[in-house]
Amino acid sequence: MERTLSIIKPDAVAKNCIGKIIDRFETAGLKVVGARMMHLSRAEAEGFYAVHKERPFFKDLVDFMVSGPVLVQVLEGDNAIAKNRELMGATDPKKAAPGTIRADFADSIDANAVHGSDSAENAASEIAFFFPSNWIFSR
Ligand code: RTP
Ligand code: MG
Repeated sequence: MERTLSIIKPDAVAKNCIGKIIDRFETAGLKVVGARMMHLSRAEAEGFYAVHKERPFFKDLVDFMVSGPVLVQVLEGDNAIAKNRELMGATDPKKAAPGTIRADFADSIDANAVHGSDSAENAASEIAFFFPSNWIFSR
């Protein structure tokens, strides 16, 4: 059993697609074991994406992530990290495989609907960033 961090980003929340995206997770056998809706501060968004702070797209990424509320979740299941990445599809929705979340709900490489942890190490630190251990309800 593995856990990963998922964020339904401001574009998908604004488009009223929270339920449709969570349905993808649940249908694939991932369980939502933690969830919080937040409007990230700039400091929170910069801290969360600190690994990208030297990248040319960092400012656009932070601007986008603070542009509206998000739904932050902990997903749990077999192979949760890879399974979530597979469900999400490629970062650029134009390159995302048909039937993936980004192919179906994302508008651009910036407004790309979802975040998912990309490694076990990052999943652990990203979950700890948003969730004290007693905010996670393993089932
Ligand atoms: P995420 O972290 O949000 O799950 O996305 P990801 O792993 O698929 O992509 P990553 O390389 O971690 O990049 C984080 C976010 O930055 C934006 N980005 N823009 N303009 C660009 O070349 C570019 N590259 C990345 C995307 O919004 C991406 O989700
Ligand atoms: Mg990433």
